[in-house]
Amino acid sequence: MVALSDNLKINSARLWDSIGEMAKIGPGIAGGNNRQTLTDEDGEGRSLFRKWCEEAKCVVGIDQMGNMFAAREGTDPNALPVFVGSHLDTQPTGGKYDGVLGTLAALEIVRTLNDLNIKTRRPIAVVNWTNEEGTRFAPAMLASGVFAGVYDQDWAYERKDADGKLFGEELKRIGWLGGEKTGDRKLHAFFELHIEQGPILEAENVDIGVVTHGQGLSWTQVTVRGQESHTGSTPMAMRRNAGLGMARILQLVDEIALGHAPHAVGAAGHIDVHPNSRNVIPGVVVFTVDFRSPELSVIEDMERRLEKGGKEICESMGLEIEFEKVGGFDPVEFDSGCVAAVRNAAERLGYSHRELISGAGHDACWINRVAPTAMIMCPCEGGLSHNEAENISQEWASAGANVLFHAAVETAEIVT
Ligand code: HGY
Ligand code: MN
Ligand code: MN
Repeated sequence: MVALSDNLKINSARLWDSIGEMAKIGPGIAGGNNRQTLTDEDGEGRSLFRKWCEEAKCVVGIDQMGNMFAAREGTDPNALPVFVGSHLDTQPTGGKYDGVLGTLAALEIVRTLNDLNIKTRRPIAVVNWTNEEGTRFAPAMLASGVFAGVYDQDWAYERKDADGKLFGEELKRIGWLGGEKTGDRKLHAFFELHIEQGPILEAENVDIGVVTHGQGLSWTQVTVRGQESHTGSTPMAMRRNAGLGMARILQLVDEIALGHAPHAVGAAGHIDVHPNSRNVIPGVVVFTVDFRSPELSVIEDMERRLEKGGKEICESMGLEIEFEKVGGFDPVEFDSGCVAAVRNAAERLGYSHRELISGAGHDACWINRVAPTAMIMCPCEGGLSHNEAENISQEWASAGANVLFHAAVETAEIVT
């Protein structure tokens, strides 16, 4: 096996240019992206990605969840491949780099290996996981979850968006329903580069996050029912105001998370008010509480407190309440061998680095269940993400991509 020298680097300008090209598909209204999963824009982004992968002499396979695998052959046809990649779908007011950096940096590895005519013993597969964001179809990381055997595929096909459209139907409609059985592809290891989506690396002026763990996530959909009535003529004492009930529960969510400071977090990002009319007391509100912590016992305690406190609030207000778990995963510890490959790569390349627990969920969190997995993070401006103003520097992107390159190629074993 040939050792990787520290001057082996990706083509920074080409990576940055590809990120810029992808950002033109599904533009947002404030400089970011709105390329939600299984929309026509997602289909367009997939087509561009497939074109690039084929230009890089990869063979592109699609599975029954629309996951895309662009395979570069290795010298040993019996060796399991190293997967590298992330996701191309975005939030409705998403940034240009969340998921895209990791997917296109993975492609850049193949492009660079081709430029340098480097062969690896193991094949390398560049992956685009479907529906990482979970914004249109809950839960997040749906397709990597089916791939890892966490979710049943038929259940996944039944996931509905706000307009009642089904995941399985939309996947077919955009023409990205593949033939491969999801999860049939076996892999030796998986590496994912991602922007931090938090403030630590930038604040500490550190180039690389060596991600050792991913915090756990819990999504509970809460439905509060009261009574629609006139906002003008209904006496205050007669109101059964579901909107007010929700407000008190969201205050409780904040208190619950703060009660587990400094690591736990909690909020509701999805809120539907019915009938959402200016002069009608809300009769029904549906909202999703997002709790996260590196400790499973803390997540379970927060879920319990939400249920107990939510019921007490609604009882005192004559409201009804229902809870439904709609997503989640336990805290994740990544593979020590893969984490070491990331750390060694950062050291060999002379980048400052520090260990990190991922605040956000990633496809790597599920793939870690079926193969040794690790993540690399780069800083992002002000730690801001899931916002169109999300921003990173080309230097940060390139440093992350170089570490991804070294960790993945060392694991794939250079032979020439
Ligand atoms: O929700 C998450 O953490 C991820 O961004 N989908
Ligand atoms: Mn992401
Ligand atoms: Mn995201």
